[in-house]
Amino acid sequence: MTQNAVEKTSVTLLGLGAMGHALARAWLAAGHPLTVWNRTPDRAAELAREGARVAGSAAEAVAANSLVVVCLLDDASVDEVLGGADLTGRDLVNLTTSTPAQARARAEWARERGARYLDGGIMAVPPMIGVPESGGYVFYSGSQELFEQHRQTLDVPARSVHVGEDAGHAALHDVALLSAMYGMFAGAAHAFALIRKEDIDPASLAPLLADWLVAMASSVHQTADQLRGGDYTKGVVSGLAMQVAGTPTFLSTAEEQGVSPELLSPYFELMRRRLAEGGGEEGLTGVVDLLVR
Ligand code: FVH
Repeated sequence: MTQNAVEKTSVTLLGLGAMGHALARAWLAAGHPLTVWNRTPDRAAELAREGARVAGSAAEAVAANSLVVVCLLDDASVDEVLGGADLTGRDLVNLTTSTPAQARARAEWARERGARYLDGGIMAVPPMIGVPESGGYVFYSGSQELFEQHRQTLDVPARSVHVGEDAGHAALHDVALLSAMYGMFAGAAHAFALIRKEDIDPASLAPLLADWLVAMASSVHQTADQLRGGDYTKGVVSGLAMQVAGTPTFLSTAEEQGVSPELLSPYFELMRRRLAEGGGEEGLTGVVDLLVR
């Protein structure tokens, strides 16, 4: 080691699915000593050739290093894998997709077993891991101090973003963003369905659609501003009354094109309800309040 070289933190990683493999490769490439374990041992073979140490059991892997990262299918598999391991003195980082309640319960579960805990939500697909220019990142929540202590190591697979001390907040941010993504996918599916039977190349619609979605995406800043300030008419350009008046055109077009309106109709129904409550001068922010039970 040169005089200025910094020793890289040793990492234990449990779970070598598509995401686990990508994480493992990123840490190995950055020179972090890595111990891995997977339920199906064969999946560790390639990583062993690339320099990972393969533990014989999850408990052995946990015993190997104080920083233990899990990236498993779901919360139930975390129970199964860590059930027999001694977590005393470990720093457990859970990158398994969970609900906020599962993440909070897991934090308490780890505390009872003598471990410190960070929960993570990965905003990337495996090919984006270890590729900073891909824009992928990981939400973390839990102790800020613990996060700062491991930040350098956690930044290796993808940029890390701490979103609060509440262990459930990484999962909540993760699910919030992915929910918005599914809404966008739903809209895009309807758009492609509208042209499906026409002599229009989907590949010619795609760039127009992508540009339009990007242009409209910035409206979330106005939504946030209105939610914070409580004035849902602030800065509104396209009022709800006008937008609701336009909905029959969308439904009739779907009908003409032989397309089911099932993805659009629930949203239009919420718009109509807000209008009936007197929200005609607002934009679409009132829909948020109708959703909150
Ligand atoms: N892949 C993706 O695009 C997304 C991106 C965003 C984040 N997700 C979440 O990451 C977690 C892991 O996802 P993954 O892609 O690695 O998933 P799989 O390739 O299906 O691997 C699953 C691993 O979990 C192991 N496993 C499953 N059940 C059990 C169990 N009962 N006991 C022990 N291990 C279990 C599985 O082991 P094996 O099948 O190879 O034996 C894999 O290691 C996930 O939360 C995503 O939501 C990924």
